[in-house]
Parts: sequence; C-alpha cells; structure tokens
Amino acid sequence: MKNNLDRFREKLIQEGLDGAVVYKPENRRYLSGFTGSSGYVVVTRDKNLFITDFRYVEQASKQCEGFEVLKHTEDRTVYDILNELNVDKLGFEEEFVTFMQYEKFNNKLQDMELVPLKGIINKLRMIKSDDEIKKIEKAANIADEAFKHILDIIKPGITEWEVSLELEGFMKKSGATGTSFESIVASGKRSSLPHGVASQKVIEKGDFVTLDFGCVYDGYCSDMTRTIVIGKASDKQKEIYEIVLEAQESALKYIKSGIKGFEADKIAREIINDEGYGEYFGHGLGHGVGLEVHEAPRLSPIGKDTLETNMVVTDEPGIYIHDFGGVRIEDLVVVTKDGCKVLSKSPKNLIEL
Ligand SMILES: [Mn+2]
Repeated sequence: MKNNLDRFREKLIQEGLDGAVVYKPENRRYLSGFTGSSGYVVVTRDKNLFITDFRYVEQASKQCEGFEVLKHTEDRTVYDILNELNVDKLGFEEEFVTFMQYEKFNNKLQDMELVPLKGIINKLRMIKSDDEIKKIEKAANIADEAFKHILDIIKPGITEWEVSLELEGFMKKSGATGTSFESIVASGKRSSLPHGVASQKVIEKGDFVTLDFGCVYDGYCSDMTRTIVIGKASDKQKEIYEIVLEAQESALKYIKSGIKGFEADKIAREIINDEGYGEYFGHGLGHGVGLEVHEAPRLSPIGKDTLETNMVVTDEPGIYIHDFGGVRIEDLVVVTKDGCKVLSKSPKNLIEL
C-alpha cells in the first residue's frame, strides 16, 4: 500500500512541481512521522529530506523512516540546502507560511519559483487509513469514559473550571497526551455561548451544562459534545433538546459516502428551521477531525466537498438562545460506503442529574 509520502509525491508530480517544503506541524508529522516541534520536510522527485537543528537530529533519525536527516546550521542554512537541490518549482504551504517567511524564501532561494500547494496535503489527510481511524477511535473511547466519569462529579456548587480540570485529568490518566482543544464547559445562560470555555461560574440547579471536549491519542484528536440538565429539565429545555437531537440523528442517518457536506448540513438545518429555531443555529453542522481537531471536509451551508469512505467527521447541530441557554449534541463518525460508523458511544437521551 502507498504511504502518505508516496501519495504526496505523486500529487506533486501531477501538479507539475519538482518538490515541496512542508513544515506545518501536522503536515510534517503526516508525511514524516516526526513528532517534534521544529524541522522541514523537503520532498523532491527523487529525495526525501528532513532538515532540522541540533536539538532534533537524533529524534528525526529515529522517527523519519525513508528520510535523509540533515542538520541546518549557521554555515549551512535551510536555504543553502534547498539551493543545492535541482528544483525549479517548489511547493509551499500558503495557508501556513507567514509573509515574513515567504519573503525570506523568496530572497534566499535562487532560480526557484515558489508555488502554493493549494491544499494538496489537506486533501490527502481527509481520507484516513485504518491505522489513523484506530487512533481516532481510541481518542473517542477515552472521551466517552471521561464523560461517564464526569457525570459522577458534576453537582450543584462545583465550578465549570473544576469540571474541566477533572475531565482533562481523567483523559490524560487514561492514555491521552493532551486535549484536542480547551474544553468547553458552559452552564446556565453561558450555554448559549457555542464556544464557552470553562469559567469560574458555579454550576447550579436548573442549568443546562454543555460539555464539548476531546483528547489527543498518538497524535490524533477526538471531539464530542453532550448537554445535560442539573435537576429536572423545564419544558422549554426539553423542547430545545429534542429538536437538536432529532436534527443530529437525522443527519447521522443521512451521512454516507457520495453526499456533499452542505447536503448533510441541510438535513439538520431544515429540522431546526421548521421548528422555528433556525436563527439560533448559527454554525455549520460539522467538520473533519484527524491530526487537527478542525480540518477538511466542512459540513456547512458552504461545504462543497463530497464525503468519501474513511473520512472522519463530526455531526453537531445546536440551538443557542441568548439569556436562556443552549444545547449542542456532537458525535464523531467515520464515513462508510452505505452510512457511517459512530465512534462516540455516550448516551444521547436527555440526562437530568
Ligand atoms: Mn466539533
């Protein structure tokens, strides 16, 4: 089977490029396996170089299989090494390279045209290998366990911050190397903030609590959201919850290989619209997840990508009402030929704690 690097080189050649320099951390890791924080992957038609500094030479030699590892120094800079290669058109990550770095490349590289990679790597990364899916599934399992655990912890009087610490600590003790993002614990009226990161607010009886979190396992992220009620839910809370749940499950039934991102979004959005809450669902239905917690494809009104087998995406509609509160329910799924496999196993019935 072709590895990520072979597939990348094939694409480069198809696009008429002679090589590329890649150093966005997730792309670098995807192509080389390097997990450190500094280094350049340089791929040409016949060479794989990993250029790094003194700190990472040993690590790169161990991790970057199939790469020649070179050390850059003041006497032999990255630009010097690039100039030694016989390359006319060099691809670069236009969405990651800063203006300053671009100017440096431009000034120091001789007779080389810098060409935007135009998302070649993002497109490759959209479709996951079985090995990548296993890692994402493991990260999802850890998050599910953390949710189960946190239900025993949350009670009136605890702060959102304490809840997030407990969630994150639990995940790290369970094998996660970190969190996918700053955990969202938004309670009461704060739950109308779609990205209300945990604050010092005390959780009270009657609150909605939205928990949106995930962890990183062997480089790969998970992402899930559940909303619960502290004590008995009010009629309005129940109403909103059921609408979001119906939207979420309808999209889940619809997601499969061959549909477009905006079509999945539309299924959920129409349900919320028909119930009169359309204006309170102001974000897209979902996104791809992998080495980054937000990556291609997008499932939103403007998501043009077609879903394909082995893409990993979220399904996360929500309703957010200012001064009242909000609900979001999010599952992580693997797209299959006829549907999708749900990786998030946590219950979705309305939990009243
Ligand atoms: Mn998400």
